[in-house]
Amino acid sequence: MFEKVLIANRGEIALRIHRACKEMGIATVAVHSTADADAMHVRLADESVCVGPPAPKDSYLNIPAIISAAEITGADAIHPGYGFLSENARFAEIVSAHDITFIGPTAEHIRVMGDKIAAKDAVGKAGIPLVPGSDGEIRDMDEARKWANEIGFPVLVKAASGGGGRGMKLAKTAADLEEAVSTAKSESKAAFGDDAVYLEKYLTIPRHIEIQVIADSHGNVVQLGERDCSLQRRHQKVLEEALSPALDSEARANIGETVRSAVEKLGYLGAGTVEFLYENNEFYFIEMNTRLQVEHPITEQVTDIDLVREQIRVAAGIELSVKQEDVTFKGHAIECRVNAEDPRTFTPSPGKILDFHAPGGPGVRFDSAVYTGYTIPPYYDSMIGKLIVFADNRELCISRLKRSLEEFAMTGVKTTVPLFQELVENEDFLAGDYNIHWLENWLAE
Ligand code: MV4
Repeated sequence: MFEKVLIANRGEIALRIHRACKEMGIATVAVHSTADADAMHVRLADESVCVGPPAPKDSYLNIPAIISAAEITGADAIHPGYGFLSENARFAEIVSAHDITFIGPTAEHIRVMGDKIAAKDAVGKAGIPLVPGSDGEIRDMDEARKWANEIGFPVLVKAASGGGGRGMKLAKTAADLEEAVSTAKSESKAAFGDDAVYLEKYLTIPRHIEIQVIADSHGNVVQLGERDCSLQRRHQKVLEEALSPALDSEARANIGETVRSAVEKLGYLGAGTVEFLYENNEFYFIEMNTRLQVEHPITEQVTDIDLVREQIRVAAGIELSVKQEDVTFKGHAIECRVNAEDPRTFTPSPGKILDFHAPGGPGVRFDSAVYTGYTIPPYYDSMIGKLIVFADNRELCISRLKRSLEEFAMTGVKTTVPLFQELVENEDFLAGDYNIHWLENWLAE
């Protein structure tokens, strides 16, 4: 096992990784920007290294500074968390080249899944159902028209280097196609330096359902069920549930085994998430994330598996502590992403936290790195905590969520808690009757 892990991240996820390390007897190294000298992950880590000024490109994305920090402190592994360098294949390679273990998949798997065309090709061959679409890149307008007519309108033009909603253009009819392809190409070239695009049938009112997997280096792959992440705003998840209120146990077992077996065929290592759109009882693959995700705790709560601990174990060459036949799902879990933002306009609200009380009690987990007197810096994303609640069933979970939201107290900065207090009273939410467009429509009302 590793003796010392460097955590190449900040905020609540840096703390989450620190906690797993300490419980495993592993020493931790925090890295931080000058803006984060007083951050909780820095205070709690055994050692810390300042890696640069506030701008992410100069600190949390500064590969030479992070590698130097690992070498100076003698860390034998690096956990990248989510965001920042977590899905940077070149970073994974550089870490390995310095004889440090990257706690994550191989650089090759990160690279394949980062190219959305290559990802579809790979997972499709492994047996995962795809959104109907072009067979790879669209090279010219003739090809675009040919595929669009075959698939049928509306179609979405997506950037091969995109993902997470970046670089998508909708063509409702044949009249929109040329403009959709050319703008998708030029925007993709500008954003990613790559103008490769592909076409997909546009699914009009799907849910977003994703399946958590983890694989070790001994050929074991387990799937840990799904999360329903349909409640999003501008491609940012707002509230997630495990399991999905939309699936019965038969549908769950079927897609779960399809994904497990595909991930085994791909020879994948580490934690990953296979994302689907779900419409009319059918699953359609969109992307695979090769990292730990923000919403991983709801899966931890319904499976009783510590995903970060398992990530560290498999990176160290140890077998997963659980076999597929031992995985069972218990109860229901919901995560609310608490952001320091105006709850109506979503304008970021950085600043000093004057008073703070975190919710607690049975079935409540608040993953956060903030404290009374902490100043939320303006340079990073506005998520300041994740309220995770779990109970024997969805109804009890929502009751518990309501009382947890009442317990939450923070002054000095605005938070999105009032938004959740309204959401948990909504009939459609209570019925689990929502899709990827529901939240934005509700907010517009
Ligand atoms: C789609 C789609 C409809 N049809 N693909 C947006 C983010 C990226 N991960 C994929 N996205 C979508 N792909 C097809 N063929 C609709 C979306 C989409 C979406 C997906 C998940 C959650 C929220 C969303 C909001 C708008 C559009």
